Amino acid sequence: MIILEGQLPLLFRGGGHMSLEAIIWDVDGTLVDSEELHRAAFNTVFDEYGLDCRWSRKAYSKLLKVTGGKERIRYYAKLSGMEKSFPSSIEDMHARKTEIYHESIRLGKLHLRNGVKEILNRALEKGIRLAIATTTSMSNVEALFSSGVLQSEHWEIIVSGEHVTCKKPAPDVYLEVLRRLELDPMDCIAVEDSENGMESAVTAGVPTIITTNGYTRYQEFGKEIALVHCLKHGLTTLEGLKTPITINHFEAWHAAARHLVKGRVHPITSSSHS
Ligand code: XBP
Ligand code: MG
Repeated sequence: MIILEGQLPLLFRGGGHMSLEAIIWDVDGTLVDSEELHRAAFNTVFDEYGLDCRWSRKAYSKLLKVTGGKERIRYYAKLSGMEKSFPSSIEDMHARKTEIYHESIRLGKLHLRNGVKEILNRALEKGIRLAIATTTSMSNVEALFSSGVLQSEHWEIIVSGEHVTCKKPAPDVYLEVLRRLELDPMDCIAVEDSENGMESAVTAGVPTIITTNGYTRYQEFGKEIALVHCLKHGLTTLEGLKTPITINHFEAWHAAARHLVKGRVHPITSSSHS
């Protein structure tokens, strides 16, 4: 769980429920390790448009700082000085990228990240509500439903990039999820994989768990953070935790987040993970 010091006044609202009412999940990089598929789809569309550019893993990890596919393409076109070679309608190009991405999901190339399925199922059994706050488009979330990666009936609220004015790191998606859930941010926990996602959730006042992946492993996440390295069974956290992450951890971290003392967060240690 992470809570940035600068955001604590926002977080410490009091009120609401004592128990964990909802978990708000990011999609790309969190529920599914999808960025390699996004990258491949961008590269395929560049080929189709006859553009002499290819995003390497290294380049893409930097480009991920720009959230949203259209925004990322525009940023790159400008940065590379290739603006004139790119089509006038980045929207059309991005729509084609989305089709390519859907096709790879249909081919079964995406799966839930390890540990996620168990947490989702246990949360539902306990009556904890599930929501999605994502930068990507609704159609990409729907592609995960139709391919069976996610089950649509599990998700009460879904807010995606096109539903809000400002994408992550702005708090808009989270604020919209909270509005629709009719919950206080402190009743929820967010799960994110990136600095941008974390900033979005924390600015909305939601205590946030970070689960990194190959692209976000080296991001900073701030100093005051207890970083959960990965939901994957048996992987360690920064505190050396070697147990699988379960819904019990989520509930314990949520309880700890409600007990902020003197503007600081209780450090998350192995003992809080029981
Ligand atoms: C994920 C993204 C997305 C995908 C591409 O951000 O930035 O833009 O990389 O998706 P987050 P689209 O996980 O923080 O929501 O091409 O559909 O925009
Ligand atoms: Mg993400």
